[in-house]
Amino acid sequence: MLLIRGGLLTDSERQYRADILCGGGRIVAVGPDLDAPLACEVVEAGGLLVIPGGIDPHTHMEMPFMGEVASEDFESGTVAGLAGGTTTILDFVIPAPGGSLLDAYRDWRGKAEKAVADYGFHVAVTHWDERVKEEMAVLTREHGVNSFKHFMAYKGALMVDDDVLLHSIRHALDLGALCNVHAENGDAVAWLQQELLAEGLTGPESHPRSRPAAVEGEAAQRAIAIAGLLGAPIYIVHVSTRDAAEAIARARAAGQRVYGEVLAQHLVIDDSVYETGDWLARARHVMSPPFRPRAHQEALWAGLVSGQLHTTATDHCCFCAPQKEKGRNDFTKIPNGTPGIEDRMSVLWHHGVRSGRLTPMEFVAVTSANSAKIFNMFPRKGSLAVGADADLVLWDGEATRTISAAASRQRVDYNVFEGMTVAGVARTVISGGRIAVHDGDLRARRGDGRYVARPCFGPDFRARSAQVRNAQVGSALA
Ligand code: DUC
Ligand code: ZN
Ligand code: ZN
Ligand code: ZN
Repeated sequence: MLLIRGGLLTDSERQYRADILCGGGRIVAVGPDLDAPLACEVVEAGGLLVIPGGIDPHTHMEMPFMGEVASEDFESGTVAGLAGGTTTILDFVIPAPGGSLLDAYRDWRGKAEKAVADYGFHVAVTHWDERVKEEMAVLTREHGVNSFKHFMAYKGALMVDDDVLLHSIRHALDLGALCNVHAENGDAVAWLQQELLAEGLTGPESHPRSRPAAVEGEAAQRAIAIAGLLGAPIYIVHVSTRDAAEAIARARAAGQRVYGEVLAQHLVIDDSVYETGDWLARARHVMSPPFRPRAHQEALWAGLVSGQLHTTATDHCCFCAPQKEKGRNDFTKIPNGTPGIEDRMSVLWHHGVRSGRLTPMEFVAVTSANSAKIFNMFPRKGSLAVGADADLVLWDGEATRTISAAASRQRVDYNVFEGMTVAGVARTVISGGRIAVHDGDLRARRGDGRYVARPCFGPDFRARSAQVRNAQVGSALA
């Protein structure tokens, strides 16, 4: 057993002083002055916050993408997550073109066996046929998958059209599963890419020009409209623009259930990265959606503060220099992605809490509890309640560190936050009731992570959504 003594417990609702006793991987008691059972390890948390472990709802460990495989695997990636206070990830299962969702799911389960921290999966739907339909049902019924992903970009590869979106969102609703979309108009991106290349504009600075804010705004709007027609909730991953944030806020104000996710990277880095440094420095920032003009950042922060945007993630997707080099003569061939899993919590604490934008409770909401609720892991994850998984972080909100690739556990040769000094350090990280990291020392081992099966939502999820649809169809006919 493990007793955490004297911390300031901070969940998404409140802060209070209490001890936490962990046993059998769970929280077994919470209260003042708990007695330590015999042979119980005691961790003194005086002066520290005790928060639920972070949840990164959007990662791509060892993802085959754009002819490369992301350099971070499930072992190194979950170690990096733990070091930064993230104890659970949701990674994306990507089926082969036209292939089986179940085969891809099994493949990902195999790759993730070496994970050091807990993980669950969203499964991507990249085409539509009877087998996909049946496999979505099997995944929800038998394998604890309650969310499906759709790429509206990456034409000729992962992209789905509106017909696939309609079928998949409708079917997911029947199953009680939540759909996610990567919202960028893939036809527009492909067209703009060809225009830029035809003008001889082949460098990484063309990447953001091929994916302007309107490309994201249009797709977000369209996905929301389609979900609205079907009476289905929808989750928009990596919202990076004011355009998409406003589309979400408008739909929510009209009674539609729409969720928005923001990446730590987009919150603090702007598009000046495409104009500075050498080719490689700029290529390293090629991710989609791209970094944006600064004005968009304030809209993202405002969305988190107002509750119109809900979760923070990283889209952690790592490619080292030789992989980025594949696009040396053509920016459309630079593998898209940036790292972030180790630094998300610190970046959110420093730029969120320390800057006065977020309260500590709001910090817990956007780094952990909201993801747990939206993806149906709450209160097992994202909470400090008795019975919850003992995934806890002893968080030092005063200590600072300077982010660098050299000092990082991420398996990638750069860090987009390089040189940034941030307050907020995970002192001790407890995963499944065991000390996983203490003062930078890794104690968790390969294979300690467990698969988190996430049940589907019950019939009320559908009933509620149907009311929204009826209201909207009613107003359309009026
Ligand atoms: N965007 C990225 O930058 N990388 C992985 C996939 C994605 O949508
Ligand atoms: Zn994406
Ligand atoms: Zn992604
Ligand atoms: Zn110590």
